[in-house]
Amino acid sequence: MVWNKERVLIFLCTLSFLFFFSCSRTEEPRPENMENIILGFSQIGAESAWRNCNTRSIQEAAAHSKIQLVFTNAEQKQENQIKALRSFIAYQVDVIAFVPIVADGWDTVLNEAKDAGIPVLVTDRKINTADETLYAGFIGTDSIREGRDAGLFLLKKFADRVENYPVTGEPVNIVELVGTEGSSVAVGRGEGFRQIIGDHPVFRIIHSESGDFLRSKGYELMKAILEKVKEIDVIFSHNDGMTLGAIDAMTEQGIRPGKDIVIVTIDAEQAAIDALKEGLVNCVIECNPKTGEAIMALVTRLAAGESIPRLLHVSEEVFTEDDDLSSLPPRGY
Ligand code: GYE
Repeated sequence: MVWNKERVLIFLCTLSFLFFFSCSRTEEPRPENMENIILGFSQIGAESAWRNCNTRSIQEAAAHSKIQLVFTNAEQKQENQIKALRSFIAYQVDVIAFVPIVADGWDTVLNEAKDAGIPVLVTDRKINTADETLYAGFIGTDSIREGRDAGLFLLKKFADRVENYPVTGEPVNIVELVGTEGSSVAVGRGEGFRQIIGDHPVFRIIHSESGDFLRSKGYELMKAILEKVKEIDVIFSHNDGMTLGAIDAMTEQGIRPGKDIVIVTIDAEQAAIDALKEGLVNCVIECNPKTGEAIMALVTRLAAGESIPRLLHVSEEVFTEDDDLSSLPPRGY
């Protein structure tokens, strides 16, 4: 190999990059000054407007808190998240935080973080583990409550049909667009919804299928369902992205969303609030993505060796077709 100037330069850059990332931080003491905190954050991807707002919130809050953020995007793959957590451990970050794309399969890598003495904050979605010592705490959405709120809206919306069902026998047929299979939010939203409608035989979930929180899959699912299923009264969608895709499919078929079919959706991104104002959806349940500042406050406490609350649910509202939304500020996502 001929060593010319740029080959030498590339070689030296590669060497310094490998040296920087391979050397552990064992020789450096834990940060005395909180400005030297290094946070390793594993985000799941960019599947929805909600997720992108969540990412912005985390990145802006880290910059504002002067926390050094090592941020990775797993592109919707758990194995990429596990690799990212292992790289954070190898680099000996001060704190690890992550959004677990699915609830299972984290014990091994979290045991490695525990052995390395690195505290872990779980955010947005929850994990299933028998060993509660594997993470310091959780901050994020209460998905069971969101599902319950969706059911409670339908109880009011169809109060007459509920009351007259023993005589008329006329059901409320529901299609459920489910989020990412195995994610705590999809499980929780479905569970909470069934806790409310399960006591009323008038409500029938006639089709339930995962659209993976994606607008494109919401469109494809709804297009296919409309060809097979005729008597649909309600769409319960686990996120606005899938809802917007479903609305496109309904409109193509000449179906009036929000009128011919009642729509309940979760996230409360701007496009969903606009659809609510236009009468295209009937109920929007807020799921708050702007958790960055709260996350950084918890990270700072963990870096200082303090304990944090085990469970923090963010405050969220429910917006319906009966509300005056004229003074609602822009959603920012
Ligand atoms: O509802 C959806 C995103 O985990 C609460 O993930 C989050 C969900 C949110 O893709 O839009």
